[in-house]
Amino acid sequence: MSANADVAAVLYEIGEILTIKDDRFRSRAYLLAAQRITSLTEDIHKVKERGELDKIPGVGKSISATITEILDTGESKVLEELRESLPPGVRQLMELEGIGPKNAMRLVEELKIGSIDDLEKAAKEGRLRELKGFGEKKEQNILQSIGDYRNKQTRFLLGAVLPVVDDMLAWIKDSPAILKAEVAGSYRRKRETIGDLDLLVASNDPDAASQRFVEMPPVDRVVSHGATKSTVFLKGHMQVDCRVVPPEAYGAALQYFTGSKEHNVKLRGISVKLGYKLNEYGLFMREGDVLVASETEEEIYAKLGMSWIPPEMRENRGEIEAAMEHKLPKLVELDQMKGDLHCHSKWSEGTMTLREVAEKALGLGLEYVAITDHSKSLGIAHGLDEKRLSEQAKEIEAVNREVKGVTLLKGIECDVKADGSMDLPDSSLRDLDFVVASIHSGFKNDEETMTNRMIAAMHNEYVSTIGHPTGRIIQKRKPYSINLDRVLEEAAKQRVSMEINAYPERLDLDDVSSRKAIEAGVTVTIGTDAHALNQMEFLPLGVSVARRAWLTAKDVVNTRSVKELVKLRRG
Ligand code: DGT
Ligand code: CA
Ligand code: CA
Ligand code: ZN
Repeated sequence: MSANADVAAVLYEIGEILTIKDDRFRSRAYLLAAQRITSLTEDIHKVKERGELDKIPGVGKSISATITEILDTGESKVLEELRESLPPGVRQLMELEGIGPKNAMRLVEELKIGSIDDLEKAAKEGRLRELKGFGEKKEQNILQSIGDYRNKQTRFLLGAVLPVVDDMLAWIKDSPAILKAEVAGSYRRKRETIGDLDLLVASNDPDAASQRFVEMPPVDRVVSHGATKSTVFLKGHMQVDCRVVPPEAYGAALQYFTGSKEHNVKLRGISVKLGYKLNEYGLFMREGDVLVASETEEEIYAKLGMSWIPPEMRENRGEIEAAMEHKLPKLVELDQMKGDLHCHSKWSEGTMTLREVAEKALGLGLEYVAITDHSKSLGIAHGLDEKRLSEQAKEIEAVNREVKGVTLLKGIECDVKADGSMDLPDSSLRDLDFVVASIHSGFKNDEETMTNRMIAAMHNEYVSTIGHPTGRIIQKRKPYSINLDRVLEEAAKQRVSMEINAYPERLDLDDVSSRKAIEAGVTVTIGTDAHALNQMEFLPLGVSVARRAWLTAKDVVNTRSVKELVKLRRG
């Protein structure tokens, strides 16, 4: 979300709470200011830098101070205090997407609902309809919001978990008692969200190994502590389960705790048919309980007549059948990625210069990065018009001359307008190496409208790929309605790629849709959508999605060299 939208949301909420409190005058002022800032086309940070916040119509001294505070600290004391002054039930209901202070107050006062649990019960029983303005549809939406809220409470984005795991493993492995350590579960399968972490440790001294685990610096609370099984909560509420096993049983435990449950159930069924028994201790002959394999996963899969299956594929989506025929695809790997195909810079809403991008790319071992700043209709993001785009091209050429070993490609993240046309004329797009076409508006349109809009965009011969094709934000915004089958069919005809946007909240296309894309004959591009230098490190997340989608190197455009890439241009 842009800073403007963040600020407007805070002001709006202050205004709404003031309405409840019957402070009409101040409430009107805040709601009006929120409206003004929503329709402001300039980035509010820039207005603040010029010291002109109070020149925005409707923004006086005190609101301008509130805005400064929000921009500087990300919070507002006024809002905190106002929220505190509300009854607890109201505050809790307001945690739900789509429930503002006014409705929360009505639910509490008129229906005597005191908590999210109460609200869920009332919605299920169809009792919310008694309230004016609430119908069946709204009840359904509320139930959905409650589901999302609960989900958000308990699952973490993969991108947020990666650094936690790196630190944890570094700590754990730095103990002589610990011979091997890995995180299994959904983390190893690289699901887009993670419920809890399942740490697996090989050790001949389980007491010392478990002690090392519960003493990790980020541990907030030890739930249970035993020699072979312990559970802790980290600061930030993530749960970590730890199992300690002897090294000779490590493979069996790793296989078992990696899951998924569906994959394991299927595998156990096959074991039984073959006269075996499979559990977390090993693969055994049913007769006489003789151990057949346990030290490595490879041996276990081999004894079952299968190739070893990469963890990202273990979802019982056909991988077991493919492994029995030794026909698993050779999944794309991170070190095959030659470039990043979606990156912003200071020219639009990024925070880094082009030179910094080039140097960071060198550090990451990339051959190229497509500079894809926003186009002009995204005023808030300071999108590029024709003139600034050609100025940027000159700077790209200069950086390419100065920084050796990496190429910045001239690109754009071109907005797709409501009618499906491009935000920039062909005369501008023609000069670029790489065009990402993205939809950033009209998310509530129906499927037919959105699908036609995207298909129209693909008919522009300069479009290379469709950016974040479904628009979903994990746990925050559902995908817009789109007929993906129709889109993919057309993409194959037009030879347009689909993006896997590697930004942690997006991962869009997701694994299932990316696999559909390849099956429809469409290639995939991976882009970090970085807005800051360290976000260029998101590339592995995109590769994880690709691997979960069974993609091979040839399915992913980023495995091509610069020369091959430029040849893929259609226009
Ligand atoms: P999560 O934590 O919700 O993101 O998902 P997972 O897959 O990490 O699930 P989790 O932490 O409950 O369990 C880790 C793995 O352990 C799971 O993928 C498979 C295995 N597992 C756990 N409980 C069972 C079970 O009751 N039966 C079987 N077959 N496997 C289990
Ligand atoms: Ca887990
Ligand atoms: Ca677990
Ligand atoms: Zn975008």
